[in-house]
Amino acid sequence: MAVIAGIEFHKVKQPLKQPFITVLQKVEQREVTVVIVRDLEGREGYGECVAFDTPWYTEETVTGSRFVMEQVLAPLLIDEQLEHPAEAARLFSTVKGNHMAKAAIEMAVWDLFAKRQGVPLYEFVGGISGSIPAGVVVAGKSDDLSENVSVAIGSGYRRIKLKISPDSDAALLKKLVTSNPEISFYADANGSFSGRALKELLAFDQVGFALIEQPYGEQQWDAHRIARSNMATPICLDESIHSLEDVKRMVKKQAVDIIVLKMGRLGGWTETLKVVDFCKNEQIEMWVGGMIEFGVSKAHNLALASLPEVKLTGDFSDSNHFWRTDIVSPEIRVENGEIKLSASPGIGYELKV
Ligand code: OSB
Ligand code: MG
Repeated sequence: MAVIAGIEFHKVKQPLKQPFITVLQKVEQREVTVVIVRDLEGREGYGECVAFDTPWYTEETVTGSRFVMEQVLAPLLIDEQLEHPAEAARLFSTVKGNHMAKAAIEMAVWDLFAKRQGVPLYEFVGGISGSIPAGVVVAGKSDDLSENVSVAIGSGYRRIKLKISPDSDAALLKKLVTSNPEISFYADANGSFSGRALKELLAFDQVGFALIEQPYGEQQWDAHRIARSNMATPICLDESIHSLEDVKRMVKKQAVDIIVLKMGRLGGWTETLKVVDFCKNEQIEMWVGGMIEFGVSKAHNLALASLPEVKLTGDFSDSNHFWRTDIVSPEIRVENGEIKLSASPGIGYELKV
């Protein structure tokens, strides 16, 4: 039993080392809100709100989510006695949407509970100790693509996600993929094939991608089903999945082989663990997606990826990949293509904000 005695919010803002360019947005700097919850004994739990400056990935924004967290969600939680962190999600259930805002506070509560028990968060959620395979996203123009892929391979990454769109050069991508047979390449289209003929997507079926992520729009279940039934490459969904209900619908529509878990998009640990359970029973494969985030969110993601049900390699890059200095200590390091889970209680990293 824990009483949530205090909740604090901190703004973190940093330029990216290099712009992250996708069809949706060019991200050059990143602002997030770090959440600290405190119990009566003064222990702290940490969360990170991964909403972007503008609503290009989901509807939420940095400013809007900060308002919802401070003015709407925090008052629902403050001074409450919780038996289990999932009760935070229940307290928030009267508030519509705002999944990233909810997830950030709920994450902090899960971290706090793990610390109260003196166990690492990965253990608290049922994960397995050891190392998490690293994965990186190469986003950008085709001219520097093969150079950026070589750099990633040189840094030890064995899974590389490439951003694609109908304008990508399938022949060039195929050359890149076939000349690096030891690397698992994912493709992420971020919905850019929306409104295009199936033929345009089929051109990428021969590339050799381990999966194609979100070719069509969030709501385009039928387009995804048709793609799936016509392609050898597994179809994976990211933006489409906001809840367990979405996953159920998607399975019923036979629109998917694989899903990307993102706690911000799903509303936190509680909903995400339900999705994991459901996908395990339905034999849907899973991996953990990145949000150009700092170390607090990444540490939660590492705990999620430690679950035995989460089998595919996620977006797990080194603290150094996006940031000159991360907000956690020690920084998160990729060594020999893996990130070692911290054995310290909770998320296992100190906060430097
Ligand atoms: O579509 O997976 C996406 C980053 C921000 C928003 C959406 C996406 C991404 C990424 C992951 O591709 C980048 C990362 O943090 O490694
Ligand atoms: Mg994606």
